[in-house]
Amino acid sequence: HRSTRPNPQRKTDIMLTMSTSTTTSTTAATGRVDASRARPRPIILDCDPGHDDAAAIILALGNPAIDLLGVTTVGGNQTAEKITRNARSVLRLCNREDVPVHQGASRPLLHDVEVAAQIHGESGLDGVELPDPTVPVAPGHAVSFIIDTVMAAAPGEITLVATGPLTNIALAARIEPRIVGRIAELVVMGGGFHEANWTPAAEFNIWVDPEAARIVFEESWPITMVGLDLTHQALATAEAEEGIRRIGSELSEAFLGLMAFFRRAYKENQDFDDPPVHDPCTIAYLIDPAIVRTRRAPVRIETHGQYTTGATVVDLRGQAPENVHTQVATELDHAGFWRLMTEAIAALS
Ligand code: PIR
Ligand code: CA
Repeated sequence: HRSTRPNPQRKTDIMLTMSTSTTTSTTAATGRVDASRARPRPIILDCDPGHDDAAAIILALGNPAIDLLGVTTVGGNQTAEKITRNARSVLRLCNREDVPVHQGASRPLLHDVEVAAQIHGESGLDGVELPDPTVPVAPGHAVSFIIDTVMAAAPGEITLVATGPLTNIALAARIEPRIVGRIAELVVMGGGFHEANWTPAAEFNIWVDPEAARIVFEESWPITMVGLDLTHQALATAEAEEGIRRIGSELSEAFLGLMAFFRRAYKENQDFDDPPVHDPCTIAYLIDPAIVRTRRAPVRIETHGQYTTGATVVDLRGQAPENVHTQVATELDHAGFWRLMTEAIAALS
């Protein structure tokens, strides 16, 4: 059962009422779709907030090219209970508690729960006192919400974005296999072809539930893997933060408070001078593909390596095969990314 509360801020509603005058337009010179005038892209964000997941929620809400239909949660950075509360608090902070939050898997398919408390703190979102959510968790499991939303929409309409372990997405694909052929695209923050962070070979989201990742990557849907090779370029530099500080709102200050904690954690644990803000790179790619360069390549998930469990094995030798359904993100326009992030915070302030 989904909420039918009227929602004046839903971008699709707004666009539908405007659709006689505003439709997708292509510029004559380039033939490219003008994203600012196109209908916003409906997405579901499956996440485990998490400092950078919070940034992904903010970017999705604050950019007119994206219509965030719902947030689904998965245990990852912290327990499912904690990160579900965090998702709701972030929506409150953005004055967008009309967006439903559906709680999902509380543990990986086979492995034990493993959280990233040293990076995200005991709450999962340490560094600021977030407001208590005023809207309850939406009824219905995250996996049901994903399936119902994708099956109710037209084929090719819904885009899935996953910024936590892939447990919910794998379960959804198994429970309702027709979603695989029905989504527009699946954008995953996870893995890396050269970079790793949780073990010498594995990125955290894939490491936590490698079997789920294997299920997801072995399905034929179009997947864009936004891995660490890309997200380690999304550094919250002093210059990037300065642009956000100038906004001077409750939201910008909360964002900077979260970044301050993330910065210390990343310095202590991984000796980064500036923290990489992974998850919103998925949203930036959807808003403006020119900000994230990609390359088509097959991806395999290691589930039982001696040292390499959780590795994403990407075949970058020569030309990709014709029928490959995966691509990997390679290069970020850093200034363009932070411009989007700053504009989104300003728009929600
Ligand atoms: C970030 C994460 C986990 C561990 C570290 N060291 C840093 C979380 C982020 O939320 C992101 O989705 C992904 N997992 C990066 O590995
Ligand atoms: Ca995450």
